[in-house]
Amino acid sequence: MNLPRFLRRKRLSWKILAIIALISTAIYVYMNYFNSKELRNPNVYTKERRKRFEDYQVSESSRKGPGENGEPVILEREEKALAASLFKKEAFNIIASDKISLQRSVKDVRDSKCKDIQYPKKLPSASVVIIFHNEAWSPLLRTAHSVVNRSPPEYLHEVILLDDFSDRPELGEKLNKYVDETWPDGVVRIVRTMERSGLIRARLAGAVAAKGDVLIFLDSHCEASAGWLEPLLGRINEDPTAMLCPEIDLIDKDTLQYGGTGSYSVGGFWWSLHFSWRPIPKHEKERRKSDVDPIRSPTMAGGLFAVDREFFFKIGAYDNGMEVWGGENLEISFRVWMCGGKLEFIPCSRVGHIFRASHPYTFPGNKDTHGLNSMRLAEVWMDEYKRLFYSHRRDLLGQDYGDISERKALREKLKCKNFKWYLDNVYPEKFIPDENVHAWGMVRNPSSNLCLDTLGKDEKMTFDVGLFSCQNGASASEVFSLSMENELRREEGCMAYNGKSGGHPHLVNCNGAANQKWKHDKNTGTIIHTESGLCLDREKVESGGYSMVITCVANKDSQKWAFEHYLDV
Ligand code: UD2
Ligand code: MN
Repeated sequence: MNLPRFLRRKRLSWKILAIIALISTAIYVYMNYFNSKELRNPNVYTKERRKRFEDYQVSESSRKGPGENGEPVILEREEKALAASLFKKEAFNIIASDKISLQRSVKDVRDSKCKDIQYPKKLPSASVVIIFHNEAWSPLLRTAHSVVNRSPPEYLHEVILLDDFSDRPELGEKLNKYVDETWPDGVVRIVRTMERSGLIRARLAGAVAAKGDVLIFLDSHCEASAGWLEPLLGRINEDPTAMLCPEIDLIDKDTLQYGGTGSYSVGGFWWSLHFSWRPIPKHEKERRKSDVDPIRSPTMAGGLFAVDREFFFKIGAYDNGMEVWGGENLEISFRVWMCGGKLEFIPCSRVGHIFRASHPYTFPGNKDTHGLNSMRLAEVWMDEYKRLFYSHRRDLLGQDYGDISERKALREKLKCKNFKWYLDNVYPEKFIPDENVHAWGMVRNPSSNLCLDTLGKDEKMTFDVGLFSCQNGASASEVFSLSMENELRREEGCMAYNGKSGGHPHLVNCNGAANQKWKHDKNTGTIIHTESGLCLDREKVESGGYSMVITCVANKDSQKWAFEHYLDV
């Protein structure tokens, strides 16, 4: 073609420009669509959803009505009486809950530093699974609304309301209709089990139905608060083997007040395999650089957590032989640590939960599901340490906990570490009553055959330490240890003494204080309270009474004690 020179050059530069544009588009597409894991599962959402989300954020601070901003609802007269009469059925104040908007605002209780954290724009998408069996209408839907209202649509793949075979009439057709009308784009959907599955199999059904990259499980009486989602997704994006719990805020069962937890805690357990909250241990405080860094935790409470969906299934999801309620939280906690993952609490993600007074649902067959589920987990995961569980639950010995061969095979296949590794590395502060102590077991006064005994009191309370006829190992309430720190202790409670001769020693939380130290002489049998120099005595006490601390008298029978087992001489 015979074009003037300047035009020909322009053509060329267009071509170059077009080629550059093409190459950069290809690189962009490659980086974003093929090379980044979040687009394993691109999230689709409508413009309407984005607008609704933005509108809610704008309107949240000006909402008016009962319970808004997470304020308490105080009932009067008839309503108060009605709430009290329904408390037995619901185990929380349903009348107060019904008065509060399903979309109420809650205050932002996060540490102010949380707002400065930048998360990548592209994050994996979440499926939020809310399991329920006969949950009351208002807490259930408030949970769903709080999730949709406070989760940026680009990260929220779906909310699954997983109905575990409820039979409350309003949870049938009426719920279908409400969900269809409220979320016409289908972001919230209902999945129903065909029989009562219990919360463990219900969560499994939810996990199977979910399509998002990350599974987030919630109980059906929660409220997700501002910015709850991004910190969870951000951390899983960094490390898909991290299983994460939001900080659980308390929603008061009587007033529905949304309260901050104040100080952060981590999860522990009792050897009876009940869950406990504990302060963050010193080694973990030292490891973390900031107050808003993830907090490693030995265990989780169970109900609220986020996990990469693939990782969840890879490490064995849940034990589907567990029934109704209990035990699965410790099982998944031990397993995630022992099989190559980690468990963390995320301070910047805050979700409220109504801690109810009891279970507002039946336990089919009246089974002790916590006990049986715990047996399964002890048998599969705890190796020789299961002895400490059974010492609290002798009643379970010989009971049928079903087939655990698949779970044992899983542990083999994943080449998980053993329970001793878990105790040493994940929970080094856990007290083991019969290891690394001077002595343990019954603390017996031979002349009376009376033993130190909690008399069935709960170690979480402070109480005077009693004496009871020795049960020869049949009762966990007679197990005491003489620790390397010279405490006379149980799992968390230490025997302390204040005051003059003649009072009762009491059990309080161990804190290393001087009034919690005792010295035992195996030869003379004395147990001397070091701070006061007084002796432990059973003088004139009958079985069922309280032990005494009085002036020491040499060779006095009522001041002689023998531990059941001595580990060092
Ligand atoms: C805690 C956990 C809970 C669970 C349990 C141990 C928190 C805040 N909660 O007890 O999630 O891990 O410890 O097992 O950590 N449900 C069913 N089917 C049933 C029974 C219950 O779907 O057969 C639902 C129920 O409606 C609720 C959830 O499971 O949404 C948990 O039950 P819960 O609230 O009674 O348990 P909670 O909070 O006392
Ligand atoms: Mn709950």
